[in-house]
Amino acid sequence: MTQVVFITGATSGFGRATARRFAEAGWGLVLSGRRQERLEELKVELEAKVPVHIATLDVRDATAVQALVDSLPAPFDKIHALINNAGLALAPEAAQKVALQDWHTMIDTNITGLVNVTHAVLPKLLETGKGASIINIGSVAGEWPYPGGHVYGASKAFVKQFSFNLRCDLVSTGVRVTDIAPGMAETEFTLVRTKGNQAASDALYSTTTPLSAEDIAEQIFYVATLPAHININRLEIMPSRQAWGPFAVDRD
Ligand code: NDP
Ligand code: 8X3
Repeated sequence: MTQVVFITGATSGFGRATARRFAEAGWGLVLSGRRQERLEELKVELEAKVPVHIATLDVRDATAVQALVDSLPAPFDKIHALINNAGLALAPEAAQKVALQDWHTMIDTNITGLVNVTHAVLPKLLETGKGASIINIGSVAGEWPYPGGHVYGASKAFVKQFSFNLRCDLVSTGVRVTDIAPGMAETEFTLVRTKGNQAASDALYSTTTPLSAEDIAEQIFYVATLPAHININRLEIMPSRQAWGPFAVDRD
């Protein structure tokens, strides 16, 4: 094992596929998420290939995030890449119909959670220095408005600008920062967004060709393993069968 990657939201979708992709290349894994059973399954699957450390973690809990990072045993305490992937969308309906709690949950997870993890892991990445990476999972929704995007899109706009601003501060440290902004990808994302509506999730993906979790994992791996003198600032990726929509116009 040469390097360690720390992945949030490794229990599903992009995070789980990314764990598998880095394991293929021999990286040690620190895998976190709230669902302990999923983490245990992934550890069983991958530990024959590479060292795996799992930790049940809610990224919204800053104290727990710091405690996890402080308690990492060797060799997991030398981190080469942080994949800030944990996140979610809720409430696809119009802003005026959304419960305030859903907005708070997105802000607490996608913004506060990402900041909590970045702050706790950054000292370890600075120790690694040249070639270390922070890869933040933003979204096309952080760049392009759409109906029902409200706080989700705004939270991903935060991820983009936080990534760019981190770049400025870290420019002399060797630590790279990237905002990866996927478009439509089939994971548990829509199941979560619709609070468990499997039919709605299936309907969204079944009549087109969405990105897969593996597509995004490949891009994350590519960014993290580029030569140390290259920083991809932002990578926006859509399926070929997705593009931008028209402006919203109110008509009589
Ligand atoms: P999934 O729902 O499949 O995975 C989301 C992951 O985030 C899960 O592992 C979940 O783990 C974790 N997570 C959610 N809340 C928390 C929390 N409070 N603490 C810790 N972990 C948490 O969706 P995706 O893989 O699609 O989503 C991954 C990221 O990609 C998200 O940030 C999402 O916004 C973004 N994205 C997704 C797109 C898509 O179309 N699928 C497109 C663009 C961006 P657990 O529930 O076990 O905690
Ligand atoms: C999620 C992708 O296309 O639903 O970040 O906004 S999309």
